[in-house]
Amino acid sequence: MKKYNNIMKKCIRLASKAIGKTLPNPMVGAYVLDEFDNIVGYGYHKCYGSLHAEVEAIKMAGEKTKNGTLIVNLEPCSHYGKTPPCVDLIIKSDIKKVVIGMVDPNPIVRGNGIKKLEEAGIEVIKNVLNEQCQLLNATFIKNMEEQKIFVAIKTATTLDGKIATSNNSSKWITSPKARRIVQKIRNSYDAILTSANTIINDNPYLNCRVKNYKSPIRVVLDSNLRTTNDYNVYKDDGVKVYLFTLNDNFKNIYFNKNVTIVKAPCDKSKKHINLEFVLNFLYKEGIRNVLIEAGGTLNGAFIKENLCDKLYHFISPKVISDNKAKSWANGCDVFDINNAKKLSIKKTKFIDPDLFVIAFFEKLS
Ligand code: AOF
Ligand code: ZN
Repeated sequence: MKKYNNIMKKCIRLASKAIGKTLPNPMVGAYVLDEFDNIVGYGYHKCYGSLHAEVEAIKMAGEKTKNGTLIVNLEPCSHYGKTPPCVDLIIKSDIKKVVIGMVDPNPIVRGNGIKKLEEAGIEVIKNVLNEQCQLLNATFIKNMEEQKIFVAIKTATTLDGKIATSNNSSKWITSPKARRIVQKIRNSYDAILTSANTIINDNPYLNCRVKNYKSPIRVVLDSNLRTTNDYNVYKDDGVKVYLFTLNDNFKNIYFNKNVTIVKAPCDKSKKHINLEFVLNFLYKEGIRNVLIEAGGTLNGAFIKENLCDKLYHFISPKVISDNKAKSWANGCDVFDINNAKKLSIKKTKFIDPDLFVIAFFEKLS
């Protein structure tokens, strides 16, 4: 229903104020309108463990909820969790209409909230701005539906798709403005993953340098243990680091106490780390999403195995035009264009002078 599109947009904007703070729970924003459709309350889920958005909005509206409307990007919960069910509070508040962006993929809710509201005689309008609501909580949806970690790649290339020249010159492809956005993106991920190659070539810190932003856990894939403790990623800044390797020799090598070394199994080629093992391991450790910031080999390996969900792609108006220059993804082994890995672009933004593209990998069914 178009009537509620604008207010649902406001819910999404409000919910995303808590980006990076709610996992493993969703980002939720809610508005309450009185019986004359005036905004009388709003609220959002501020961080993991805090009040649900609906409770915040209803509290602010007070008595004015009577015959009012609640707009929320996620189906209200019907279960006793850290807080009592939001649907009970909605019913008690004499709200007459609830407008929802998407069904809650959490198996303990999934449709039960809507059912309880309808049974109480409340009109429920579903799927308003459904796609935007799903994009907002893409990590939560994948976690709930598949019990798997959400995987994104961040890359910055020239117009001809290169991330570095043949001798690894890459600082900087994009503008400082684009690079500041990367800091914000990192803040919305539990972990950042990279390869030994990237560490040896660029020695990145992979931290978040914006005030009030958390620094994600760092994950390094280093099959042959070529990196050493003195690289910046291993710095003991209080952030956990997971180092996955195939090499048994790790017990004899010193790493700071924040570094956990995990002996990983090989993939089918017997040469590389099994990527699914890494992802499942991280999920079991409570990590809900991971951002890959690596070179073409690792990016390509994740894409080839269909393990990626999202792509953040910065494109700078430069051309290297050298066939030994480094590409952002290699080794996908696609020889027929019909077998190309497909994505759908959900957002483009001109960040003068660069272009920023957000795309989602198509799910294979
Ligand atoms: C939230 N915030 O605003 C809403 C949620 O861990 P609990 O007890 O807080 O319950 C979390 C579940 O509640 C979550 O998985 C989702 O299904 C539902 N709705 N959660 O954290 C909110 N509305
Ligand atoms: Zn709730």
